[in-house]
Amino acid sequence: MSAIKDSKDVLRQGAVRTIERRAFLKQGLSLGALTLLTGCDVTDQDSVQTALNAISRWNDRVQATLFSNRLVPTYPESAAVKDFRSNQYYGEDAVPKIEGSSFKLGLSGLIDNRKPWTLPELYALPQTSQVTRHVCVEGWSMIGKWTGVPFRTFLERIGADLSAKYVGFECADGYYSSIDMASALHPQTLLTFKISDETLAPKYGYPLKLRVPTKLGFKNPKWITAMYVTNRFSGGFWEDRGYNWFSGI
Ligand SMILES: Nc1nc2c(c(=O)[nH]1)N[C@H]1C(S)=C(S)[C@@H](COP(=O)(O)O)O[C@H]1N2
Ligand SMILES: [Mo]
Repeated sequence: MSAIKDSKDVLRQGAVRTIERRAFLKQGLSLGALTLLTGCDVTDQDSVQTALNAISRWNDRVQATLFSNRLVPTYPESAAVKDFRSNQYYGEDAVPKIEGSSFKLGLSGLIDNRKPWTLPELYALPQTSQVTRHVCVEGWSMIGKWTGVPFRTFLERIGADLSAKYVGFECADGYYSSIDMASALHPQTLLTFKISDETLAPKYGYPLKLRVPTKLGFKNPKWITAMYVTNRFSGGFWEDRGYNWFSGI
């Protein structure tokens, strides 16, 4: 375990969650106060991390109470950007090219019917459209129009345990994320097939993108290949690198 010499060292070390760390520094909490508050020795990197992770889980629960039932604003169709920005953790030239005809969405965990779903089967589900704002943590936002099946409808159809805590996603590019069940059941959460009335282009996540307009962009997985329902907390690609897990907007 490495010693922490000063607050700068605290900042430099490891994957302590940025948001909470900043909040502490902004509010002028000294390391001594942090020790008092968390009851852990701040020269012990692991116990600092454990304490801050616990605070982040508490933050997730507060956000769940604040955001879960709220509807985000919707906009007229004319406000939807046609040439939407594409974003992923690597260059656009490397996005997955998924073969639709052989595609199957894998299901696992607390689901009654874990039969994989083909695209024609998914497309046959009732669909709806939404015009909402996508907000990326990197500092840009855009209004877009997405079309797909309300995620709640799909969860009900597969016999998911709706009292479970989390729904997790795995993507063709190695990306992964998970959301709380209340957000999964939120009426504006859609499993989408289209953007701007057109089948998702590869750069937008063909064939499936989960649209969660109540959360930041990184909680909207593209190129979903598998999903699972669970009571065990599982993070996400950016979440495990320090972004707050709930990330409500
Ligand atoms: N599989 C996968 N999904 C992902 C990402 C990614 O890198 N891989 N990036 C996320 C981020 S940070 C954003 S802002 C949105 C961008 O979605 P868009 O390309 O449709 O605008 O996708 C999210 N979903
Ligand atoms: Mo993002």
